[in-house]
Amino acid sequence: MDWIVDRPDRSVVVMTGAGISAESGIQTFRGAGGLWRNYRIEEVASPVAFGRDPKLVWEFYLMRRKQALSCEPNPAHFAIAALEDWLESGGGSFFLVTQNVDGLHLRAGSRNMVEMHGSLLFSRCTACHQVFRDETVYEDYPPHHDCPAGGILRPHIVWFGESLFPGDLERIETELNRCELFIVAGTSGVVYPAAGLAAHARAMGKEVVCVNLEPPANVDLFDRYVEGKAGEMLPHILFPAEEGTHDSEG
Ligand code: BV8
Repeated sequence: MDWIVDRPDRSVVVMTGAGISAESGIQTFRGAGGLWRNYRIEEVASPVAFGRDPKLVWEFYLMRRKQALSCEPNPAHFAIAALEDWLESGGGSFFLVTQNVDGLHLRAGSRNMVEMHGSLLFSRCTACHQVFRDETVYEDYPPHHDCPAGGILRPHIVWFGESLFPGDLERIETELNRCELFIVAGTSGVVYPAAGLAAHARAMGKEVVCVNLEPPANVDLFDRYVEGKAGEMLPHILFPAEEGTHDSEG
């Protein structure tokens, strides 16, 4: 078997996109039936959109918060969490960067990771800037924060035109600089700075592998491209642990 990760002492960074959560029932963005088919990005995922129509933006994100809370991690999430355990116990290292905001990697047990575009399960006050876990599917929105300034809440999400959260890009680049192997799974490779990481890794001489349902925009960048559904493939090709140890919960 031509495993993606062949030894437990390797240093690996994995980056995921919406394709990893597709088999959990969470819509992707750009594929058939994707989210952006129903909403134009500019209308719901930018600070300008939020300033112009916070109610519409909250409607979009509350629908997704509700969807994320009702879905379960799939075998792809569990395989990635099991890879982390295998490497950590085998003398290797692991770091996960996800573009996803659904929280499923954390629920599957991933630990050393960053949600680079934020999380549907957190809100932020636009006045006092407090960030807190928030799983409320508000009936009345935009919701207000009970702080002295009484600011309205916003989703703790990185919108288009917004920079990543302070320190996140540096942390990602540090982990990428020190790894040997960079695996990119379930992303169309069109959103920056995430989409630029594969080129960055390649320029540093890292081995770069892509796992996707179809060739992403930047497929030529990769040393190896594995085509198929992540939830069906990753439990069997990611690393040589005994069958079944990483395609179910726990
Ligand atoms: C920024 C909000 C600095 C959360 C999102 C160059 C450099 C820097 C910036 C830019 C640049 N060029 C352009 C920009 C601006 C912009 C950008 O990249 N625009 C794109 C559209 C060209 N980037 C930014 O604004 C970023 N900010 O760089 O700050 C700055 C500041 C000011 C001005 C300029 C720069 C912020 C980017 C974050 C934006 N927020 N969403 C939310 O609502 O979710 S991005 C959005 O797209 C999602 O977060 C998502 O994660 C992300 C990427 O999408 P994918 O995950 O790849 O999903 P997609 O549906 O596209 O693809 C799924 C793939 O899975 C498909 O290939 C499919 O085939 C595959 N698949 C499906 N099923 C399966 C599967 N694979 C395996 N198994 C399956 N079962």
